[in-house]
Amino acid sequence: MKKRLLALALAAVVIFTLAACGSKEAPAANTSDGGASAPAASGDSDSAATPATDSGIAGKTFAIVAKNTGNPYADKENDGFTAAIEEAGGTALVRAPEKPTAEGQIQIIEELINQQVASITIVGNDVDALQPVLKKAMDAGIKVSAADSGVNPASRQVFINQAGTTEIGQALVDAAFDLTGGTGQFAILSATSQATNQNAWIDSMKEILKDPKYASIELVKVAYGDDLRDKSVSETEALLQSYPDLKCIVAPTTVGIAAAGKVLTDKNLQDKVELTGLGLPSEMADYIDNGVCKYMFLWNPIDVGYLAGQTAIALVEGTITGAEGDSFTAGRLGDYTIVAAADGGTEIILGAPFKFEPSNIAEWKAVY
Ligand code: RAM
Repeated sequence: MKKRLLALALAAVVIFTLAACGSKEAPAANTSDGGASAPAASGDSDSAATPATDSGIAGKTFAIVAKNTGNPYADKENDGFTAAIEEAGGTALVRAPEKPTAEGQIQIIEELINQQVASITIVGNDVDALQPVLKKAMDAGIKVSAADSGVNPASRQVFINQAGTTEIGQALVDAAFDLTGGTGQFAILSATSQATNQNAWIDSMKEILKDPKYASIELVKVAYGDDLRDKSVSETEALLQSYPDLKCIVAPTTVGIAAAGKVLTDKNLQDKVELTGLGLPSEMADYIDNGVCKYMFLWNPIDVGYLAGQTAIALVEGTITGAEGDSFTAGRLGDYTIVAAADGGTEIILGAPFKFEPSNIAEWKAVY
């Protein structure tokens, strides 16, 4: 009897231990993309990852200058930037002009120079126009990096790139090819005609389209919605009117793709005109659910901002100078090495673009 009781007790201990171990297992990884790794689930809850330090960061101000106000994608990027700076004990300053112009950013940067901030992270509205003011900032001892949308190499120490430019171009061309069934007209709905990141992706797409594989799909127009909702809506309507045979719209901007999603939904054009591009899951979930957008791509904008913040800290602390081969630990994102960029400057690449589709959109729409 005693033996039986002992055996029962042991069995209970084993079962309890197994159950306890099971409950500690990490949640299933998001692998529904069939290859691409899931974007790191991040957010404010991660802010405990790196404790505040009493390094040379305390009391210093780190500024980020976004393209313009009123863009939910930029809000997420700014949140990530602010989290990185505050984790380290610094002060984050988020600035943006009302309209996505170089002029508006130049005025803000002049103010930041006068304010003697420690670093400026610029999300470029123009590749060359900011050079004089950014050089002036660097001459004043301010560390300057670009994130999301670059500026030319003379205007920055390093660029924080959300994903490889050619990788993004390839994903978008392949999507247009797939969604048109390999033949027919498609158009691009971009942000402003000067936006560095948009133009780099569009140039890359045009280069990839020269491959004979894509000979039967035709890029008929690049339209510019200026990352403004109303203009993106009217540009989408103009595309539909000018190109009655249009089979697909590729919008590599979160503002543009959401505006096009609304127009195509309102006009009941699902399955007639396909939509893809780069979109925020939170804004695109309805259009993925209703079939207007079968799939799209993006990265984690919170992480782009967080990596930009960590890079600014490493520049100010002197861990890196922005030179090729420099490496540093970017807080909860781990280690990064600076590499050569296609424009002759240097960059840090966050990761690969991630595909959002019906199977994973519900999970991500709550995150960003
Ligand atoms: C818009 C902006 C931003 C870009 C995303 C994809 O919000 O143009 O710079 O990275 O779309």
